Amino acid sequence: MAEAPDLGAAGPRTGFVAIIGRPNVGKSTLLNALVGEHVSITSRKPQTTRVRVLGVLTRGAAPVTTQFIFIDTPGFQRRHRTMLTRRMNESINAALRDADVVVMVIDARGLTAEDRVLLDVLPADRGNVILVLNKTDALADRDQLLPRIAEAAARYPFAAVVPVSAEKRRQLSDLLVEIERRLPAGEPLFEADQFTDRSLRFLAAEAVREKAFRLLGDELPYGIAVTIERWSEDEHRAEIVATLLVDRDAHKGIVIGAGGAKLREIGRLARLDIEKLLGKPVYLQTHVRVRRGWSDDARALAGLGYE
Ligand SMILES: Nc1nc2c(ncn2[C@@H]2O[C@H](COP(=O)(O)OP(=O)(O)OP(=O)(O)O)[C@@H](O)[C@H]2O)c(=O)[nH]1
Ligand SMILES: [Mg+2]
Repeated sequence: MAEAPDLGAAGPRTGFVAIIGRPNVGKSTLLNALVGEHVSITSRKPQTTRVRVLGVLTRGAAPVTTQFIFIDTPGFQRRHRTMLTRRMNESINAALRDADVVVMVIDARGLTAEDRVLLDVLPADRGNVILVLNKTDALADRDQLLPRIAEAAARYPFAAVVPVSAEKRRQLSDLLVEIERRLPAGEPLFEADQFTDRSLRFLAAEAVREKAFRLLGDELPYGIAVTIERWSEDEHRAEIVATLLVDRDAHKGIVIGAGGAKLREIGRLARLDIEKLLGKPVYLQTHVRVRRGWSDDARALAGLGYE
């Protein structure tokens, strides 16, 4: 394993930390746990994250602060091939280019073929790649970790290996220590209280998409995108109109549900999250509209922020 650089004298450190891995290993859950805010949406279905999202954690008091700028990426995958999934894989490459440290996440219960492909395409001279074995809470026996670490380490020269549970927030401080010692010296790029680069509008649209992902059946969510049509707010309340775009006529009714029940529940849960985000009551209206083929349409993708 490579030695961590000794950065010596105390001073501010700031760096980009890319979180990569196959779909569903818990990258977004890990980012949210590290930052302490619900920055990136999560679900038990693969391919939840579509664009890179920054989550910022600033620790220490000025002038000796450390700013971790985490880049959550879509899960690297080769199965579904649309323009959207190509853009998703491209955004992983961009994150790798920008990152000072890379956190590669696998499931502690074992490596899959997709993990192995990703390990094989990661440049071996990349340096500063930390292996995280997530979901240790789901392991029957911690001894199972050792053969998995051995297999991954035989495939890639990791700088460090840290088993964690993002969900139960276990061993996250060990991970932060390993990351921090590899961050370059530098002044913070974000204000200490800023936790993402994304707008409130984007976070609100994602809150709606998260609930749709969680409440709808297995195939449906991949054809769904969310746009914010209207946003008005004063100091006491906000009024937001969100539209769920589906790519097939048949899906519209499923999203709405019997008597509108499904859409109402998506809206109710999303509203609770958005109220937390804005710190005031929110009146959220939701609509469903059919837009065929949006996931293969460059203009539609750009308009939805998937660039
Ligand atoms: N048991 C357990 N489950 C976890 C843990 N971390 C994440 N999960 C679950 O794993 C599922 C996927 O989590 P996400 O954070 O959405 O995974 P992701 O890697 O961001 O997935 P994509 O965005 O689709 O690539 C969710 O159901 C999480 O609740 C963990 O530490 N333990
Ligand atoms: Mg994700």
